[in-house]
Amino acid sequence: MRFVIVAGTPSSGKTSVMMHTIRHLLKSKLVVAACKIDCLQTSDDERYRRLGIPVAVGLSDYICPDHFYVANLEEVERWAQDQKADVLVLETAGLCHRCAPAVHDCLSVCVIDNLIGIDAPKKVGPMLSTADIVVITKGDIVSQAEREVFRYKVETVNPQARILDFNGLTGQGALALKNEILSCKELAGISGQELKYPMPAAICSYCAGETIVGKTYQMGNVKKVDFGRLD
Ligand SMILES: Nc1nc2c(ncn2[C@@H]2O[C@H](COP(=O)(O)OP(=O)(O)OP(=O)(O)O)[C@@H](O)[C@H]2O)c(=O)[nH]1
Ligand SMILES: [Zn+2]
Ligand SMILES: [Zn+2]
Repeated sequence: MRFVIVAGTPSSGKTSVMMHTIRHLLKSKLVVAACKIDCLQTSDDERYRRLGIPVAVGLSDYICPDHFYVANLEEVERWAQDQKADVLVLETAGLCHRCAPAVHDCLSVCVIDNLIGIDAPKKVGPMLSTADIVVITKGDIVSQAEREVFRYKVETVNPQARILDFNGLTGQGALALKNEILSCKELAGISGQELKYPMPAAICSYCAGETIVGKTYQMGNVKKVDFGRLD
């Protein structure tokens, strides 16, 4: 099975991009299963279901969605195997700019849009810098000059990635992404595979449900801002 991990900033076009791409994979008679990991709510499953493919949803609720995602990779894989999937598309919540969902030997796709701002590629961090493929959407709404500068900024953050321009409305770019998916090698199994980038440390009193602000309520892994010496 090929494991495709799709991350990206909110509303960048992840589902639109993957819907168009999955249509091409289905035309090649491949069985595709899609799973969406989100925090509290998603309607992406309804959109994927319109393709007539098996769809699963995982909602992390009170747990960090990135940690929840890693903790459930084996379960998602097993579910996709039960569906006899050739390709598993796993769309993450993509909310935290400190985490990257990329796993070695899986194809990691980061979807980012031209509207997010010229300095955004730097801020998106490891989610972008560890991706195998960066899909840039919404080029139809900006000028040629803006597209070029944005692409350059993306290349600066991740010089190794293949960069694909994609129109999430028309599906232009989907064939190229389909070919990238087909040319990545099949994964023997997700167990034992390694994340490309470690998740942040947490375990503080707020992780355990504390809601009151103040030093006396803080325990565990607490990091403080260094404001320098106040004279
Ligand atoms: N103009 C334009 N709109 C786009 C493009 N790609 C996606 N959109 C629109 O952007 C909006 C968000 O697209 P989605 O596919 O839902 O994005 P997403 O990243 O899956 O969103 P979440 O999973 O909710 O974070 C939708 O209204 C899409 O129609 C594009 O290339 N150009
Ligand atoms: Zn989505
Ligand atoms: Zn995170």
